[in-house]
Amino acid sequence: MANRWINTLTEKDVTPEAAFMNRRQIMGGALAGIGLAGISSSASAAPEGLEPNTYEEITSYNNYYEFGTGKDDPAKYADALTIEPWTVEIDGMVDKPGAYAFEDILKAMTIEERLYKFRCVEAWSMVIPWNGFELADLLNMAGVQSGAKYVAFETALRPDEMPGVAYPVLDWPYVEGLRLDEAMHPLTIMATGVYGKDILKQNGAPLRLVVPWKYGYKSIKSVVRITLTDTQPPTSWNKANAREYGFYSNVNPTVDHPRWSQATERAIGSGLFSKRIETEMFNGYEEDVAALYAGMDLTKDT
Ligand SMILES: Nc1nc2c(c(=O)[nH]1)N[C@H]1C(S)=C(S)[C@@H](COP(=O)(O)O)O[C@H]1N2
Ligand SMILES: [Mo]
Repeated sequence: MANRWINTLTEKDVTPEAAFMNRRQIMGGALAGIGLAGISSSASAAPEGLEPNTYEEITSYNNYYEFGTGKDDPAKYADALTIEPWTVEIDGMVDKPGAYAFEDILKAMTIEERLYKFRCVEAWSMVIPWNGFELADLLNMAGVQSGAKYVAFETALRPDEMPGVAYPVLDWPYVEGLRLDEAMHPLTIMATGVYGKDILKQNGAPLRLVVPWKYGYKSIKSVVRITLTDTQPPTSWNKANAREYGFYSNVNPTVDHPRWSQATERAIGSGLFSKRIETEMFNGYEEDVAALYAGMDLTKDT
């Protein structure tokens, strides 16, 4: 896990103590004073000074189409979402299917801080200090059966609370999916917080997926169902436009969206201004995840 977006220690920062810290602790320390030192090292490096986005930026510029398609709609309307009580149905090819209460999930999981870069397919990005747990831990709790190959996710569908679902922008409920090995990857988390506070509704309360090497739409919000299956599940944006949005949706600067370039992105905020920066393969997580796609042609399996 040498990626600069999660383990931001530079060589000179790595003390003997740090060498004994496990990965979780190092990542947890990313925000606590270690900061983003060393981000300007590689050739296609992001500009110096790229910092975690502010809480205000992260919670006011959102995509959550159930509450409207404007970037400020989720912050305006998502408050109507009832998140207590919340249960997550875990079903399909698992040993212990059932409705898991959110509080019980929280009790069983280890909450960590993960400073991740987040890249939307619309070519903007942020750097977000999530709190959450590894999806693998939740799946292991439910007991994944040997034939399972994919994980399907579903967002709550509450017409009374979600003004956006009155419009057929997408085929509601919002659904997403991962291959099982992607779902079990240690970078894949269920986020329950931002900057150490409970995640706000506009960001997908009470828990949402975060897959940092994929375009943002894979990171499905307000999850109510997780299904283990042996067939590739349908995904909302692929259903809406298969030519523009594939199942994998890995961040890839060499494969343009049919209507715009993916070579660069607008880093929201970044101090005083939004900056245009180079987009990196797998959003900078290539070292960690490239092996998942060995032998695949990522210009075709998009
Ligand atoms: N249920 C649901 N999940 C969703 C979306 C959505 O519209 N509905 N938008 C996706 C898109 S396109 C992006 S970029 C991210 C945005 O997450 P953020 O608002 O927390 O930055 O959420 C993703 N998850
Ligand atoms: Mo997005």
